[in-house]
Amino acid sequence: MKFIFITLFPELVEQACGHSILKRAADAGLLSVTCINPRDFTTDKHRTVDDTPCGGGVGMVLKPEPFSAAIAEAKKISPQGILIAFTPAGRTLCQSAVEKLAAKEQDIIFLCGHYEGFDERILAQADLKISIGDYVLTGGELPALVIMDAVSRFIPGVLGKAESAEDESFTASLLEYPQYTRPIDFSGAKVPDVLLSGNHAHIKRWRRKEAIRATYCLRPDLLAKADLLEGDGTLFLEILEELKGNEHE
Ligand code: 4G4
Repeated sequence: MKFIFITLFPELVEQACGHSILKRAADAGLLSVTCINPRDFTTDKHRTVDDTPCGGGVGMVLKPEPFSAAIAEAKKISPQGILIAFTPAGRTLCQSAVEKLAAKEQDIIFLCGHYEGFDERILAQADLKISIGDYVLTGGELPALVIMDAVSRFIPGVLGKAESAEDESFTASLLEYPQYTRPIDFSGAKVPDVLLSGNHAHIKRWRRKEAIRATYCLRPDLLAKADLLEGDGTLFLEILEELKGNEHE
């Protein structure tokens, strides 16, 4: 998969992709990262990419010409790539949207804005407008990197077998169960006995129950969407009894 970033700060993007799993995936040819800098498409002496807003007001607006030229350059590299713009006014990203992008798209072109944002005529060229959450950032690079990271996990070969989707589909839409490693006793805080029992059926049941407990306690909104299995009802009743018991302590 090709990821093309239209960005005024290519060093930021290149730095962020140069580590760990994403770097390994790029080195293996499973994905590529290309940056296109709209500043390289300016024609004036000062290489101007922004201007004051028409109608007045504070701040600056990104000029359409350099961004339009950068988009054209990106489409030369990937004619079929989907053009995604990041703006706080976009649709909020979720895991199912990430999975859809990974399954459907060949390449992704990210349009990263700054200052007070894009000229509306550039925004109109985007196939998708996405927000990564209800907060304002100084630029679209971090949201673009968030999507690239989330999508890359679904490219075959990027994650090792051990890390990959199998266990995750089992716990779809539930939070993760707690994990432990050695030492068994860490300053008095012990690993739960069941994980040391060697009884795989018990361990599997405990993990499922703790995933349901974490979701119920921390993100009850996710439970409505969760793929619940036969036996989960019993686990859930046990959790409710235990939580009731704790109330009296
Ligand atoms: C476009 C328009 C995305 C891009 C305005 C981008 C938050 C998100 C930007 C701006 C962003 C998000 C400068 C406000 C860049 N901030 N929630 N900033 N601003 O996904």
